[in-house]
Amino acid sequence: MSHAMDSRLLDFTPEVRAALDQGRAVVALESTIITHGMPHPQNVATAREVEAVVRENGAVPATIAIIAGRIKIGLTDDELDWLGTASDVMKLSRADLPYAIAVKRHGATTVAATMICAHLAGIQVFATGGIGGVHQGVETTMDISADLDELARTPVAVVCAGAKAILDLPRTLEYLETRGVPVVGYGTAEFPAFWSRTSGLPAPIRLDSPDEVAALIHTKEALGLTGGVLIANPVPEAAQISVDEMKSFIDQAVAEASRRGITGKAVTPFLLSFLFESTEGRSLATNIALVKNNAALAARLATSLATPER
Ligand code: PSU
Ligand code: MN
Repeated sequence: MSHAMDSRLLDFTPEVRAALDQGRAVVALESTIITHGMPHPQNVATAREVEAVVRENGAVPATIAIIAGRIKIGLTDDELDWLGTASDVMKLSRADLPYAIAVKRHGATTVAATMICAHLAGIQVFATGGIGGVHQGVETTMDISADLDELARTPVAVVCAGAKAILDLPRTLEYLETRGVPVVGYGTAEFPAFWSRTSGLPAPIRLDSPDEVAALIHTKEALGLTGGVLIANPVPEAAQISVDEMKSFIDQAVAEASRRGITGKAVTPFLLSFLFESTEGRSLATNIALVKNNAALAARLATSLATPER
């Protein structure tokens, strides 16, 4: 793999370094979900469980974060514990990543920043919960997550459970299509809405096995097309909260965010914690289940990609 970027900015754990050197399957994991997406101690417990699920499915997990300006590809147990309660950790997307590194800050990587770091490290597959997208009220706020543009430019396959239903899902899909991002419904003809398996919106592409997704990725590369692929993997049935049930909670959360004048980077963390309270923890239980489900699929996809093509 060739990179124009500077790999001297990265620190690998020995396990991840060895796996990459040997061409074994590696799955990148983000850290904003730990610092800004879930309360303590569930955040750290989930991060560990997600790493275990990646291993059970045959790949090596690489949780990514910025610590004192160093890009960490894989975290030690101590680093993960520290991240779970640290208060001076920035939420980093493409726009703030160079700043945090230059001034040696701590930062958690969003989907966009994790894709950048994974690509720098030579990791092709990344598992998360839900990507950022076009926010409701975009007509006035112009709030479109940098995750979407990152998917258009950086060649990493992102496994998620769709986009959070707190977003404007039709516009999120339109934007991904405009920017040329293949969006795969995994084992479903419908684009999933994070807490719910359904959204009422068709998935642009349907694929049903890790090998089929790997073939899509190989073909996209063979065509010389830049950018990533989004794999939308519905939350397991037993853990889902239906769209109808979620809707009133989401409407309340969005209204409260606008009443309090919450904008920019603070919006997504605010909505997630509001929903955690208003659903009495159910939204968090669903979030944990879907991240683990995505980690399993990402590990199987990474394994398929690491197997020489026949
Ligand atoms: N998915 C989750 N929890 C999260 C996020 C995603 O289940 O906390 C984070 C991701 O890091 C994603 C970010 O990239 O929210 C999107 O933030 P914004 O909408 O500000 O771009
Ligand atoms: Mn935003």
